[in-house]
Amino acid sequence: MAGNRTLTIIKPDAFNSGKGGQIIAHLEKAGFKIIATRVMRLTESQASAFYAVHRERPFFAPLVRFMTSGKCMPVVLERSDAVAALRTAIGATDPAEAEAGTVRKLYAESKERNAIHASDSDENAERESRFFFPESELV
Ligand code: 3AN
Repeated sequence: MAGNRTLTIIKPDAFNSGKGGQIIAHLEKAGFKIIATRVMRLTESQASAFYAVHRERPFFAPLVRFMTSGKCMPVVLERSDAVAALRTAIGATDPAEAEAGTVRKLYAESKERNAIHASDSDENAERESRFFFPESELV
């Protein structure tokens, strides 16, 4: 993916409260282009697999419960320096610590229900994009 793509997920809290479109618009204004997207409800097994790296953490079970509580919207985004630019645009994991004007500061309720996911490396961006989308949709 050569560093110009990343994956975001509009999480169930934001999607269900009708903020998906505003968040996408925010990201487009920040220079991201939408490459692929879908609306879906994750199964428990999909959410557990997606967050497998956090399996031993105390917040894992509530995180899987939350991520399967309603529909979400995975989106592959393209921009120069995509991973870092998206992490900057979404802000800190806890909205209380997020910079003004970031997606989490504007739209997230709490550290647990924090509106949006963003890949944290090029390697994970590629793995996470393939988790949701077939190769044919990533061209
Ligand atoms: P980020 O989403 O900022 O990359 P990660 O990857 O460390 O954060 O965590 C994945 C998700 O797990 C977060 N988006 C958040 O929903 C949840 N999470 C992370 N840390 C905590 C925590 N200390 N307490 C509750 N939930 C957490």
